[in-house]
Amino acid sequence: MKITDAKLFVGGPAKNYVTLKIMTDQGVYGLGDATLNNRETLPAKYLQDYLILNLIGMDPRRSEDIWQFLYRGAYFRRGPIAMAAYGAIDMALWDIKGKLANMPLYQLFGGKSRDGALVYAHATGADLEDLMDSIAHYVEQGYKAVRVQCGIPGMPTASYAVPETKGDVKNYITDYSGIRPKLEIWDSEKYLRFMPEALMRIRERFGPELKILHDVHHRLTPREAAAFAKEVEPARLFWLEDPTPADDQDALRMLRQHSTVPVAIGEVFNSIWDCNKLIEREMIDFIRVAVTYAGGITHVKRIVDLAGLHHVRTGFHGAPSHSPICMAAHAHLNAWAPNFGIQEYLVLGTPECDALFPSEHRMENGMVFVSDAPGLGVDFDETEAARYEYRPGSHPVVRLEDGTMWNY
Ligand code: CS2
Ligand code: MG
Repeated sequence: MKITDAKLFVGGPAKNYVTLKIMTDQGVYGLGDATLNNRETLPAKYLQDYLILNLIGMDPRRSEDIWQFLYRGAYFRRGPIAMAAYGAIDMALWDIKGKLANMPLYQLFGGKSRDGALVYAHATGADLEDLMDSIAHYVEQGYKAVRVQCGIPGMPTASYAVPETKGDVKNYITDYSGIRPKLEIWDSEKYLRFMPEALMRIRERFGPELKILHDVHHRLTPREAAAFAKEVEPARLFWLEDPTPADDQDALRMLRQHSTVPVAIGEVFNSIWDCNKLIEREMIDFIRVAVTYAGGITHVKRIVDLAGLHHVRTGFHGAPSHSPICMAAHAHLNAWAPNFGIQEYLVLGTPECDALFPSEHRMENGMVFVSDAPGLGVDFDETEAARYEYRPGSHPVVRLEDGTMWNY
């Protein structure tokens, strides 16, 4: 069996999804997602100019060897651009494998460990009252877990506290008015004065059952994060996400010494070498990698298995930056992983997205139920795809009030 060709598509409803389609001499094809949020053209270029040319003629069933060929063969290893490109190839090869076996991928991993996978929604508010309404809205829809982000008094409202849905289209943080980023201002002191009390009020209002998550977006120093984590303990969070910059694997030491709040980290990681110490030293409770950015199913499964040895559960990144192809890969891993925790899930559900990526994965009462179709169980409609093209866009950047550059 041979790979005969591969095509790339960049574009989509409200997002520049990078979709890879690998064709074989037996008519079976596989789909992968290389959407590196806000830098979409780069994995696409790597795929186009180098990787696809190498794939042609290879046996698509040898996904492990092809992964090793890509990773070891590059000599300069890792990095989000390369790992997103390998991730797309790897997803597509697993998709082909599942279709050849006529089985959904979760069966190839070891079968289901659960019927449905718990997901969390994003509640946002310009102020606390607004946020309470947003949380209530998701609770009414049946969500059992909600991430809560709030505008901070005295600080211009940050993008993470602005509603992500405009009309029918999930827009999220990306600004498509051009390539130059918008500026946001951050002040840790204002945040630290306001947020602990806000989290307590949310807990009081919604009672003990609701799983409350909060994302700090890498903005605190280790000492500030430790103080914050200690202070928010009575709110009994399900997780505190990215309290410190994630690239420093030692930054959570002080937090761990002072608080038992569960910590989630890893949406920006692209390999096991970004999180091996965090996991082995049991500094975190949830690992947030995504199949797209972290080299595909082959590599993420290794991270999940390492995490399982150290009581670390999964909480895969699922911002709208990922296409439904990546989210399908997550759905299969979530169905299987003995150490599944929760899934962020903000992708499917718009009519445009469902038309471009038809699938039987479904969401009900705050849970995702994986499709039983062979492979990833998601398709790609090329006629629909012709409606979209690449649009330049960017994330905001963050500075402190005095102009110092800070962490987005
Ligand atoms: C966020 C991300 O979903 C999350 O937890 O931290 O949405 C992040 O802002 C974007 O994915 C950036 O690309
Ligand atoms: Mg996050």
